[in-house]
Amino acid sequence: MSRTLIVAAAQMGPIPRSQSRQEAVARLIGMMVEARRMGADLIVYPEAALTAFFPHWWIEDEAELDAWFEREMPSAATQPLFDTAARLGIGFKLGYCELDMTTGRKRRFNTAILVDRLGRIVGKYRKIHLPGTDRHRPEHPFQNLEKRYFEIGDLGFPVWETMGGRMGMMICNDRRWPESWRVLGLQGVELAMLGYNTPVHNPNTPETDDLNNFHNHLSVQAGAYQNGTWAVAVAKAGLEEGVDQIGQSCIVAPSGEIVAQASTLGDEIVVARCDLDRCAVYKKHIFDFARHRRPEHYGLILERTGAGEPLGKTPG
Ligand code: CDV
Repeated sequence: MSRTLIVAAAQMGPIPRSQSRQEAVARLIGMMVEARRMGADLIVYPEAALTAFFPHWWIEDEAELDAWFEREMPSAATQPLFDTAARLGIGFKLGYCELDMTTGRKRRFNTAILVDRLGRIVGKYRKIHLPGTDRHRPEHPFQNLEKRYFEIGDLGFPVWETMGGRMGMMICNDRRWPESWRVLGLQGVELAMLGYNTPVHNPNTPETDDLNNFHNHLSVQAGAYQNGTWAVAVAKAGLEEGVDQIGQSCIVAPSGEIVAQASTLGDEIVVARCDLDRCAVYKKHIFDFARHRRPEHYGLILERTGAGEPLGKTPG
């Protein structure tokens, strides 16, 4: 039986601050219909795909902050996306900002869900590597305040068996950390999905601005190859409320090669035929974890968070 999925990366251009959830969802539905017409079985949307990326702004008012979050999923505003997916028979991965009250305490997360071809939520992931700061930096042209607005995700990096393969998710900054990929890899992931809002300018390190597109692809291509998995990385790109964000959304094969890439900074769909069986050549040979990994020598990965003293001893 073929395990080929046609996967769509649904890059979005900016979402203006004034754009309603209903308008954003209408854009997502438009792309879903187009992707299905292109044969897609699964469509991957960016991080925080329902609103402007508000962590770029300092917000003090609690009610104003809460207004950027979803209290339920699906909601009245997002139900049409689920209905369209079920009608067309297409799965989707959606990033959004979640306000959770299930523990009796208000918790805010940067979240992604995976929805199958019947419109059922089959997986949820909450962002673990939150970039930026929780402190106000008014001297910067924009900020990243995810450490202020979100809690660290509490769901780990699960992999789900759905839609004929093993699927995992991460969100934006997670892609830069090999640990995220390896935890998915250790569950045999075959398709890793992620969305990103990555500014062109780094206020703290402007000397790396030129490298942002390179570092995006470097991270995703390395993560895919080293874990023998397909990867789909999808931007919210372009000039959003004064912040320029990179595009170059891509679909990467288990070989690490980019097989499809967006070429604009707006709403754009690219698709690729992803034969999940192509993962096996990497998983069974060069990255046969069971034969080649040496976790007895990786202890520092769990013992240390930050770098510490070198362990080298002069022999003799
Ligand atoms: N949304 C993000 O996680 N953005 C970060 C930026 C702030 C460095 C990223 O890793 O792309």
